[in-house]
Amino acid sequence: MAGKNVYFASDFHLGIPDEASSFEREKRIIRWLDSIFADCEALFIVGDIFDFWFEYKLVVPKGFVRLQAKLAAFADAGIPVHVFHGNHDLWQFGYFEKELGVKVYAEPQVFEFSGKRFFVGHGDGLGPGQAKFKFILSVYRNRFFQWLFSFVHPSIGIGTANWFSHQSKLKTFDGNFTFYGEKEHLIQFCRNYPDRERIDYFVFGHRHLPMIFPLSEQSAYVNLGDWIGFNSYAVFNQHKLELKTFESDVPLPAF
Ligand SMILES: [Mn+2]
Repeated sequence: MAGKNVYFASDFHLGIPDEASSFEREKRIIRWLDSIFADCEALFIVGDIFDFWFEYKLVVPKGFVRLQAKLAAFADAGIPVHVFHGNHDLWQFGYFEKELGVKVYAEPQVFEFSGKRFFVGHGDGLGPGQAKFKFILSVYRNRFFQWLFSFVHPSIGIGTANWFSHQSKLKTFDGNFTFYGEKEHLIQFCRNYPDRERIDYFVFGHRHLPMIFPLSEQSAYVNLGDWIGFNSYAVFNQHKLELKTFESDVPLPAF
C-alpha cells in the first residue's frame, strides 16, 4: 500500500439539523477525504455516519450519495475502509459491504499497524451502568424488532425516526460536553479491559468529546469527537496517533 497514514473519524450525523447544513457537512467530509486520499493506508469510520439509517431488503434511504461514492472510491483504489455501526445507524444489513466494498463491523475489533494495537469501536453501551441506554440498544439490535420495522412503510418508519432525531438531538447530539474523567463510561471500560496493556489506543466515537487521554505509559483512550462541532479526526503516522481538525475554527478542547 502506498499510503502510510491510518485515519479515523466518526459521528458525522448526516441528516441533522436540516438538509442544507447536513449537505454542507457532507461536502466538507468529502474535501477531507480527498485531502487524505494520497497518503491513506486505511480509513476507519467509527459509527454514527448517519443520524438515522435503515436499509430495507430492496430499498435504501435517499441522500448521502457523495459520501457513499467517496468510500467506494477508496475501496476501489485498494484502500481498506472499515465502517462501524453507531447507535444511530446500526440498521445496516449488507448494503455497504456489497455496494461500496467496505468492511462493516457491528462490534469493536482489534487492529494492528506498525506494531501498535488499536481497539476500535463506536463505544455505545460499553462500560458499567447505563441500564436504560443498554435496554434501548438491545431493542435496536433485536432481530425480531428489526424485522417488524422493515414492514413499516419507509415514509412512516424513516419519517418518524427523522422526526424524533430532530426533536431530541438538535441541542445535545447524544451527550453532554462535560468530561467526567475517570468516571467516563468508556474510560472505565478501558480500565477494566483485561488485556489493557496490550492495547496502545482505544479508539471510540459516540461521546463527541475529542481527546487523547492517557491510561498508562503504554495505553490511551482516544475519542474522535464529531463533525458537528469539531470536524475532528485522528491520524496514525506509524509512530504515534494525533488528533486534528479540518476546516475548523473551533480549537480542540483541552482536558
Ligand atoms: Mn454520535
